Amino acid sequence: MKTRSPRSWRRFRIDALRGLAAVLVTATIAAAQPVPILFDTDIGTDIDDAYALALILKSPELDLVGVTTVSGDAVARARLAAKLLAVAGGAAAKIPVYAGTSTGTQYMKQAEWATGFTSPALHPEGGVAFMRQQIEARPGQLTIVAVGELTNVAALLRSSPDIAKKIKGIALMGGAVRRGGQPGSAPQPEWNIKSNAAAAKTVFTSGVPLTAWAGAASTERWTQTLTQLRGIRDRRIPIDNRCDARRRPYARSGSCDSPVESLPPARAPDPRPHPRGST
Ligand SMILES: [Ca+2]
Repeated sequence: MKTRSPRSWRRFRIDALRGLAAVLVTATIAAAQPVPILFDTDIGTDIDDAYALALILKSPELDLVGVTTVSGDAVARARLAAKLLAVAGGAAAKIPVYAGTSTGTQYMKQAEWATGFTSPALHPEGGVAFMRQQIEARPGQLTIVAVGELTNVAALLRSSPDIAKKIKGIALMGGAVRRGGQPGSAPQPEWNIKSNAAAAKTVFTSGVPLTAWAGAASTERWTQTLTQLRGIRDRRIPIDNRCDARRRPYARSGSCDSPVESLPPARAPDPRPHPRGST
């Protein structure tokens, strides 16, 4: 998988959060009980998926039954997600994380943070089978929140002729309908869709309700201010500060003019030194 262009780093985006926000609104309106979700993610490339995971954990409207990873080195992504959940602690540390479909090697700076991490909740393979097992156990109840390419979701849909009707909905971040990634630009192939267009077609023609849609027209319009970033940091919540720590490699890349460049070091409560390059 190729690396995104430096231009795409110019702003700190929250693509995954946008898709998740729609799920939260729906969940809040529609249900008194937490909405069970599966989180399918390419966490480890951009930072937005890490924040989406943190937001899920802080959202009593949602019941995260598991995390699956996709794209590039899905095992490294799973390790990263599992460590973030471990840092969150409590019940989060026991949430199962399964690596799904890998699609090739890709250097991921963030992955260094989780090098060597192990956990009983971390599974280096079986992501698609896990998704199917969870859906079969709760027919009609599970919503898949997909914030990466749709390879895992498509494999799930293709794995069984009747699985689609057992999925409550798919909330995804992807696509560009009204505009592209830059203001005034024309619609253009968006990363999560173009990375596996065939998989996207499978999802969009599956008949599963798409309960949220967050394309480039919405996700590219939101950037974090320095005040907002400091607000996150000053919460002094371990997982939030870990996200902050993992975000800073972008600032050092020299291609990012996001406010994150101005942030002082995170005040993570864990006194252990961070792995080189992740703080
Ligand atoms: Ca993503």
